[in-house]
Amino acid sequence: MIVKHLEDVLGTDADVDTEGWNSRRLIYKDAGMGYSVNDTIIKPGAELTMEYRNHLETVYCIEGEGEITDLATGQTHAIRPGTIYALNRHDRHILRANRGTHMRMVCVFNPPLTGREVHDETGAYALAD
Ligand code: 9YT
Repeated sequence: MIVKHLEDVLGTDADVDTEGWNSRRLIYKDAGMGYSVNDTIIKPGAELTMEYRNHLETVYCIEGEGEITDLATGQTHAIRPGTIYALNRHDRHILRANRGTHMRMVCVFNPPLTGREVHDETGAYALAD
């Protein structure tokens, strides 16, 4: 059994901080679960264009407010605590956190992240192997 607390990850290699987001990688590839789980902060006012060509991702908002735009349809959906979205078609999208509030998201990736990924220029993460 693997038991951790967010505090065990803060400040380690699995705490990945970028300009727009801070992803705390709680469960990743080494755990052998077939998926990874992150506790991610989207920083206030951040606007992130992403397209996970190599991964499926489900995201559950537990704090803050923002929106997501599906770039295939142009449709924008509000996000608030309790909103979940699943990028079941590797959907290219823009994620925005409202100004003045961060969003805190629980992110599940299949296949699992190794723990260190940052986005490439297309908004994707490379496959681990
Ligand atoms: C929600 C989202 O896609 N944020 C970007 C960071 C990524 N999800 C991660 O590695 O936690």
